[in-house]
Amino acid sequence: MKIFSISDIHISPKKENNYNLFLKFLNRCLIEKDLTHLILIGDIFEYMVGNYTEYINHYKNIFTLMDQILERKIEIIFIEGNHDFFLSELLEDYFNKRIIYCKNYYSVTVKYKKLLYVHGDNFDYTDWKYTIFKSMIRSNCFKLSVNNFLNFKQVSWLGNKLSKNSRKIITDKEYLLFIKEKYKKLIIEFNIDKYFDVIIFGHTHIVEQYEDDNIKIYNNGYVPDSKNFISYSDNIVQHEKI
Ligand SMILES: [Mn+2]
Repeated sequence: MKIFSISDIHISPKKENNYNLFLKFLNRCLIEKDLTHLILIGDIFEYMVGNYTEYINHYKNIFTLMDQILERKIEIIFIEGNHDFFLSELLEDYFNKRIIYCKNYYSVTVKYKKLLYVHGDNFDYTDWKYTIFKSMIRSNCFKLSVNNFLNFKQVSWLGNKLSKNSRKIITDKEYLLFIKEKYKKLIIEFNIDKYFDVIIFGHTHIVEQYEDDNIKIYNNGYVPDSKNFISYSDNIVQHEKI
């Protein structure tokens, strides 16, 4: 069993570089020997929310490549991020229910090792403002409005507003280190009963590679900068270059 995973590419029609990186990664998946799973861990897209077929037209090459990967009997798992959600109908219809869609996380056991794949924005329970914001934006009521009462243009406008707000560019090294340590602590605390052996997450845009006797914690960072994805096989987790 060999698993490739990736998060935080933030593809948008304006960012050709990010789009091309993802195409390159998908092509790699297509030719990788023995690949069994491809796991998308959220924020693959800068903004993709709601059941709009316009997204498929915007990203035709991506959808075609994903279809070819599925044809090769590789499982594709899509986990929602905070920039790409409410997509179950769109993806399940397009891929004819062959894709595994997860609202929160995906977990799999490989040779007695328990792996957890999760976007990661839920780890920080101390950020109560975000928790309240998220529960509003991800409610069924909001989903109903997105899919039924708003049109594609209105949803795109709203999405741009929201993603601009969450796109603070942070370069302060000390602050980045603080966030990195904070998430590592939160994840170790979350896994206090040692239920998982490997936790792979995204969201922070900070590369992580932590291993102790109980847990391996990995994050591929912001892909347009790190150019990383994460591979797992034979109990070895590693960053690989796209
Ligand atoms: Mn995120």
